[in-house]
Amino acid sequence: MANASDRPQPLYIVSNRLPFNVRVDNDKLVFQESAGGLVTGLASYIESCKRANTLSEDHAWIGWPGSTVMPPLREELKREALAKFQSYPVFLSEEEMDQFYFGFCNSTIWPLFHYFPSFTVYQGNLWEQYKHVNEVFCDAAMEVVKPDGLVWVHDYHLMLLPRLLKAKAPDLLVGFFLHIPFPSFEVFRLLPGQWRREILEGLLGADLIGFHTYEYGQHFLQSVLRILGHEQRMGQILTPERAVKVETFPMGIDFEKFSRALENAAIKAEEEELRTTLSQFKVILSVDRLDYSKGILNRLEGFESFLEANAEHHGKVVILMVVVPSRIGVSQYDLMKRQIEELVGKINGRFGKIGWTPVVYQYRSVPFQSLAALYSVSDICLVTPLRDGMNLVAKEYVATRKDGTGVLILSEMAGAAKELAEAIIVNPNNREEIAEALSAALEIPVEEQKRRNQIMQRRLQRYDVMRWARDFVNQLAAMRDVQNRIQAKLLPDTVRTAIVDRYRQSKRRVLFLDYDGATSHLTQYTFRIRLDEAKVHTVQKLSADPRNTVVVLSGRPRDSLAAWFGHLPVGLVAEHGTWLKASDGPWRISKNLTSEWKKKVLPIFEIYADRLPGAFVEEKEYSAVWHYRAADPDQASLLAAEMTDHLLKFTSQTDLQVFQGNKRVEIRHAGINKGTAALDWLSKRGFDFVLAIGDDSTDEDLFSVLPDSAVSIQVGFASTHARYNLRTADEAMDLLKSLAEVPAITREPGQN
Ligand code: ADQ
Repeated sequence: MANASDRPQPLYIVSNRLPFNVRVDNDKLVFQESAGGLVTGLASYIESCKRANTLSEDHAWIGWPGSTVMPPLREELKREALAKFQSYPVFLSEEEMDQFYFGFCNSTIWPLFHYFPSFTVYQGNLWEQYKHVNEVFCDAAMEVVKPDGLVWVHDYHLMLLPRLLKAKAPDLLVGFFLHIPFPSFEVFRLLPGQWRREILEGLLGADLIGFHTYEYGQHFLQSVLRILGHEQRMGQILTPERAVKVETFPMGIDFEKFSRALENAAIKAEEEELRTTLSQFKVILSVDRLDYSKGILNRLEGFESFLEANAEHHGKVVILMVVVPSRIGVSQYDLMKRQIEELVGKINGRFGKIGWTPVVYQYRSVPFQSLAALYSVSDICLVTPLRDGMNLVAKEYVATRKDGTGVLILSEMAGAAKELAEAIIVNPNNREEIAEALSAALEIPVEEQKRRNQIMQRRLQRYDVMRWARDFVNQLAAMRDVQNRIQAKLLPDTVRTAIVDRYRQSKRRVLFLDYDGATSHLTQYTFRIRLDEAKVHTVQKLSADPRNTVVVLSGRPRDSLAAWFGHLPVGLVAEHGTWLKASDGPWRISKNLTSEWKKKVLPIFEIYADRLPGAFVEEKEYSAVWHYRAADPDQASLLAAEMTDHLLKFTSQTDLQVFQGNKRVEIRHAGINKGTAALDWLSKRGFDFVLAIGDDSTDEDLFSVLPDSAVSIQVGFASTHARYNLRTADEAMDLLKSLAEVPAITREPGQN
């Protein structure tokens, strides 16, 4: 397997759009470079890697070229895209693009993830197209990527792609970055069950998932917990296949490009011209793509309130509103454009006079040169999205203010507000707050403006877009070691075969099998757990061989174990080692215990169970368990911690111990565990083959008492004393089946 330090690794970027747009004009391809923050940021990162020789020449972009190109021109486009932009185009028909891009991406995911559920469309055919297009991207990527490369997938258009890629090339390292917010669970759950599960599973195909803010990452982890049931630890999720890291990477800008923009003579000339034209006015700037999430209407309303309340500023302040056309043809966007234009007309009609148009409105994209000039002449930049993953305009404005003057007013709903706390932060839903922020901004002394901007500039300079890309790619590359460590403990096929051979040749074997989890699946309803016939049959076959001593260990009460396994010649360990039973003997208790304490503990358990719907108490002879598998996970973990604290006060003077297990809190006597129980067997007979299979923290006691020659196996990837890991309970059962297929010798009556 490749190692990050061995040689430069190929990096493949997969995004909906390529670093260029192509259109067909009179049967000819016309290329236009795109200049978005992502494209420029990644391009500078790639350049710097090439200079440092840390990136393979094989790197490439994979994405949609910006328009539908029919087959006669496709070969030419492929050649040109590769030669000019190191890119591989993904071809989509108009219908595919319509239902995928305008449909599922921008009529379902975009509104929902920006907290506009009433704009969200739930249509089965759009979902099907989304799945299909993700597969088309996967096929296109698989033609290009090297099996040990790094693939960085971008944004909400391609949330199913990580899993599809991993299914085809398990050794690829796949990273995913979401540029928009990940909404809270209550909003995400509005998606139909199948869709929301597949989206989360699709994302969990990645080794690393990045978000702009910590909050979005937490929202994602919460949805994963509630919908798929995977817990996280320090942002790492262990799925049955591998580890997935969830991390925050706030995207930066190309700081130097903006900060040094005015050194360019053409930009300086444009700025000076603007400055002359606007010399009598204080200038407020508003720049965005046309989108309901950007809060353009609220901004205008806030400006209107400002004019209402501050007659002294009439004739002295203008707002330059630049709106970039976007998603033309989607009804909400067309409607919003009309509403904006009506409101601009209304404000200008109401307040304007000869020589003063309060709102100067432009509906078009502007080149970098003009944008930089606008940032430079504006005294205030007003950024009021209702929701925004990050918002780069705010950062670009601050970076361009080389002399440190200027005031940024920023919505608290933008990811950027987490980093730009020195801005004036507003709630965009409150037009009065916007109006007050504007009048305060006009009064901030220059020294104070500089103080604030310099703090923000230092941050933006340190964590620029190159650093963002480098951090992400480095962390992705580091996931190779994490996955290798996990893989290294996975039971390899060769060792599996050797285990079966050793088993075949041995004469006195003991098999310790944990029941619940390791050899069966835990269910949401613990009381419903049933042993299936096939599993009992395997245990039966193993126990029928007189060379074998089979011991089933469990935390469950002895009557349950007796009901399930009592008819088989197997040893039983109940209540985590409290009760032991040889295959031919009666139950015996491992040491003298009392159960008096239960009178005090059970009422405490009951009080907490009453407070938590879904929790219940299980009373055993010498222990008690508070289960919360079916309860709300967040509330449960809070209450479990509170209850544990409560119990610890009570148990400090006793030999009782409180354990936090897998979705349960258990109280039982100290010094009794599955390890002490196993020693009962191990000390009696000289075994030449010892095998133990377990899955949770209580099995660690078992693993730690085994001789060095023992085969110990943990199901799942939690850290463990066991020598090997298997991914799932089914894999553990498969191994046991292979052992059960080794021909047995017949057990004589009375032999054990
Ligand atoms: P966008 O929604 O496109 O991006 P934003 O972060 O503001 O939003 O980036 C817009 C880019 O377009 C900026 O680089 C800006 O300079 C440029 N731009 C804006 N108005 C322009 C105009 N009138 N003419 C020319 N250029 C203009 C999505 C998410 C954001 C997230 C980015 C990056 O919605 O929240 O910050 O991705 O992850």
